[in-house]
Amino acid sequence: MILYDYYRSSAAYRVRIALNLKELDYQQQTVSLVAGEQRSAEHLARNPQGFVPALQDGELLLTQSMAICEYLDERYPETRSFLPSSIADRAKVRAMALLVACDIHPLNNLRMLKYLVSELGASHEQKTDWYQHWVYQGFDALEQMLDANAGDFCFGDQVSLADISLVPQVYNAHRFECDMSRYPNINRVNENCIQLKPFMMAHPDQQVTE
Ligand SMILES: N[C@@H](CCC(=O)N[C@@H](CS)C(=O)NCC(=O)O)C(=O)O
Repeated sequence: MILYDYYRSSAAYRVRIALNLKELDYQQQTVSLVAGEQRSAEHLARNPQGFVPALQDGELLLTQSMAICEYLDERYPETRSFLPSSIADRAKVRAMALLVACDIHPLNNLRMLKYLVSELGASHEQKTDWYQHWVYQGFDALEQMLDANAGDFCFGDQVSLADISLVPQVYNAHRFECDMSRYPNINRVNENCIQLKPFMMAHPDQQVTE
């Protein structure tokens, strides 16, 4: 398998965690987002959206991190599943995972931040305010959902798709100096996750940077 990856991409970070949890072997090929390689013809042929990640599994080329994580879960069922067995519980896990992936991350990804600065003239402070605002909106709600659902992890005591989605967002919230002291549940779950080897190995500091 080949993961088209960038160390600081939180969407790619999700897929690295999922691959590690599934104990799958994969090669990583860096697509440098700072060098603009995501917009090269070569990468657009892999992902017409010009995003990382993309995952090549044999003949199959996949995009969209959450779709890739669910693909890995279904295609490689031998190891632990990212989703609980009941339909209702799966919906709860997906709700938390998608809160991050659909309602926080797209508002704060690289192209959005670049647009704010280069097209709308936002200052560094305004960009940071924007970033933090959408993290707080999402995390305020997620913190309440964790009151109802969390144990050691987002949903009970089993690692799930919600944790795969959350940990990279917490990493980025720290990068953008969000005040994380308001989120005891999120912090507890994140601490529990990052002590696990599959999460440790997926951390941006453990990746090739260029
Ligand atoms: N919904 C997509 C989002 C992917 C995404 O936003 N990737 C970012 C890095 S985290 C990217 O490649 N950005 C390139 C750019 O903005 O130019 C997914 O989950 O795969």
